[in-house]
Amino acid sequence: NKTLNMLAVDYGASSGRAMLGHYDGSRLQLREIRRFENEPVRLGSGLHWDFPRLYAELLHSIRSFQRETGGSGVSVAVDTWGVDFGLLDRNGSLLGIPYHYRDGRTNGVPELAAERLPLERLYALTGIEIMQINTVFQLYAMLQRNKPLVDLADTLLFTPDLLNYFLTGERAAEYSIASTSGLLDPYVRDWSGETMKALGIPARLFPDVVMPGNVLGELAPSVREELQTGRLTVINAASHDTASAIAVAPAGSGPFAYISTGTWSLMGVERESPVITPESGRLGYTNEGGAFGKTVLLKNIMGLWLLQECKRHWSGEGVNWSYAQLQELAEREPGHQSFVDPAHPSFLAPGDMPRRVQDYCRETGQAVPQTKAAIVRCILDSLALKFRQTLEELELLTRQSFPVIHMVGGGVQNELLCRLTAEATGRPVIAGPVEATAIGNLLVQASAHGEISGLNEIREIVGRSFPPATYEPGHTGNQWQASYEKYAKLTRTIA
Ligand code: ADP
Ligand code: LRH
Repeated sequence: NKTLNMLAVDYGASSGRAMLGHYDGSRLQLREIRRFENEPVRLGSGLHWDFPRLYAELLHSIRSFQRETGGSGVSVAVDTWGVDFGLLDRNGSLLGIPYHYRDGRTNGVPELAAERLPLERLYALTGIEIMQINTVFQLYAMLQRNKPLVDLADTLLFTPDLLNYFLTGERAAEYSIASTSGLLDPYVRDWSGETMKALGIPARLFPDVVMPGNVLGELAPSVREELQTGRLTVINAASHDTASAIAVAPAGSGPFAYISTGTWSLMGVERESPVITPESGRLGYTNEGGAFGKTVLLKNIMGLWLLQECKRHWSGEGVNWSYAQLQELAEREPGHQSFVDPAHPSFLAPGDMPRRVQDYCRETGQAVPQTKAAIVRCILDSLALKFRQTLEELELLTRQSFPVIHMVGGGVQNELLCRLTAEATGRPVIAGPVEATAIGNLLVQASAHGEISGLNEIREIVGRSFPPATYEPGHTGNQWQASYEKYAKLTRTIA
């Protein structure tokens, strides 16, 4: 076995990090060499990502990586959140500043698109939950309001593919990120011509689909010159952060459900093939591309975003509490008081989240949480209940039982959430690693180098390198059952 030094640059919706991974043939060691905030910017045109800054962070990360490894690094791969993209013109210039999926220009757009392609048909073609943030609806909104820009465009590249393009000059659509678009046929794993035709989305925009583990190319000479560095191979990992994270849930041999929890909580199960039925569509289940040919069946849950936005709002008022402090305060609250449906559309856009939580409780006739601690507890209890509901739906859809839940991602640091999840679902929660996404990114790179045989070996390596914590469900079942009945009535998606 060769030893490998690799770089993962993982862009989450709230922060990004560059991780140096050292694989010695048995274990992976991880070292954070850079971390940066990812703050959207509101311009006259709407809510955008600060794309040039995000690209600059990638260059800084590569420079640090080369320095730290004395030039012995073998490859870099990027992963990001889903659905967003940039458009390039014929000369490869970026047309406009990429939008943030929380921008309001897609409000009401699914209903508008349905006039040309019924949403049930769109779901049957792509297997992707109908959410207004999906690329397909962002593009449809652009065609209504800003068609000249689309007319000028030669190529659409999703965020990780766009970053890779500026590194290498190569244009490709990596499968896992492309699958979040709502424009991919999940059976043939290629673009859905029927979807594009029905919605008037030009097929010429879409580059060839490549699979996770593809060797995309080398740093372009101009980039090497700018960085004053030698060669470095650029690999397409599973470049959707969720797909990378799920690949490393350090599962044992039996069936399991996963929750990848950062800004969003993605809860689902791994499968060989999609589940696309009227029922899965009605319940809002998505089938995305995973690493090593897997399909990940999941629900996009507007998870810790609610807490993130509360924290941001309170810090705007001068109260700068850390996540650890917020968790401690919520821990001392009684719990089971009032609940929100995290999927409610009023929680999607940035804004005064504490007030929105209170409004939701008031409008649904529940006790209104009055303190910051009570608001945080309400959010965490609600998330745990949402996880229970999702687990029941997954078991219904797949006719399988999932006796354990693997939880990975930044949210695992919220021990209260892990514990509440175990209690609410009645299943043990196996928690960790926190940096699952970067680890998945690195181990897909190692497999591209021929050093790892597949998912089973990845999971063995993760189990050895990053031992998880276990949360047992305990004996609070009756109280959770009562809360669940209340919650299920509020959300009305399951009988
Ligand atoms: P993303 O990749 O979407 O940007 P992360 O995986 O970095 O998200 O996870 C961010 C989330 O992790 C935050 O919303 C927060 O709730 C949680 N978190 C981060 N640090 C801590 C901490 N020290 N204690 C508890 N929760 C934390
Ligand atoms: C999580 C995530 C999720 C969705 C959302 C837009 O970071 O990638 O899977 O695609 O962002």
